[in-house]
Amino acid sequence: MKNSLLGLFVALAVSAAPAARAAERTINIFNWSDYIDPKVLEDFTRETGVKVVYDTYDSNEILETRLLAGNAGYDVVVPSATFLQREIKAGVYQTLDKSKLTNAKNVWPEIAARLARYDPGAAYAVDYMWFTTGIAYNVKKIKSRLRDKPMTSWDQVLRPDNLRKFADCGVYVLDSPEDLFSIALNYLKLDPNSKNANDIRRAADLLAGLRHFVKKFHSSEYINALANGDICLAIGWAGDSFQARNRAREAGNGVEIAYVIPQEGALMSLDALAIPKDAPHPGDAHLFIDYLLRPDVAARNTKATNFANGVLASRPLIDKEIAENPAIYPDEATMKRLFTVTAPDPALQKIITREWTRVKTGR
Ligand code: N2P
Repeated sequence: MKNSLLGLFVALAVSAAPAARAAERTINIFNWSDYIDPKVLEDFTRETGVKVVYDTYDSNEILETRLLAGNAGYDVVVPSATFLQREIKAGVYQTLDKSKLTNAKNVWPEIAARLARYDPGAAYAVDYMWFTTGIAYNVKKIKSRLRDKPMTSWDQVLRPDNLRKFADCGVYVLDSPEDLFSIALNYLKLDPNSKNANDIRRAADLLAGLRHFVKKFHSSEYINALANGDICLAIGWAGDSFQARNRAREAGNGVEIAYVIPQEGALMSLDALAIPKDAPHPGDAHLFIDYLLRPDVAARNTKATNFANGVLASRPLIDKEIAENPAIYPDEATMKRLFTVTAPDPALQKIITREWTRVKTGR
């Protein structure tokens, strides 16, 4: 009797154990804000049983500080390619187990090839989204201030005399030295990827001249600020700018937002999915990345964020309004105007950080 009771307990314990473990499966995701369809996270949990603890950031610098401090507890993070490149060198990521990424067959070869310049052999990351940095603006407010001239050139925002015209209706600029220095260098007809300290100082001089007309340097608040009419101009990312346009439309508040890739060209960036070396749940991290590479899931994330994704097979599933918008999915002519950058070495990074502080504070 005793033995059979014990046997029953053991049998119960054994059969309950997998269920209990399954209920506890969790992954910790650290991603950019406004960068996923929240329903995708719910569906992932429903389909896999893995709960998602989700936290957001709005700058590579924040992510990098956490990663370098170690033991941040993240399973999947989303660095931009340049940061990925130097973080791989710093040893913060683990190589991906491709056998667990069955949906990797869906990636966009051209985008994967671009990312491989930062991650040779595509060992550590796959592309999530890719995009440009351009000018988002309130159509009515800009029209009156430009006296009906169209917004087409960086000249209209990077010259203090021009930016001055928009100061009264509110200007935000990304708090991202990589974006702003490459844009300024390109505008000055220097190499946007210059690794020369003097070039960086010249770009900083240009940008510092704009500070008085900038209400805020910030990399996520501009979405709502544009949508509700608090600001009229932002140097921002494509998808975020179209999210602002859509939020204004949904609010029916009469605010019309447009986004332009100026004629002089714009920075094109890639954001990648990667797994930190110390990720507590690497198996489920792969499961999550593989889920994001599913064409229908990638299409939903693009629909929600207005960012182009790295999954070619998702394109036929994306509404024409997005898939055929050359400011989101640049056509060949637009592509020619885009430039890309690589990571600076630590010595130049120090100069960039110092010069960026000077741009923002004047000191
Ligand atoms: C999402 C911004 C992602 C683009 N709001 C910058 N990496």
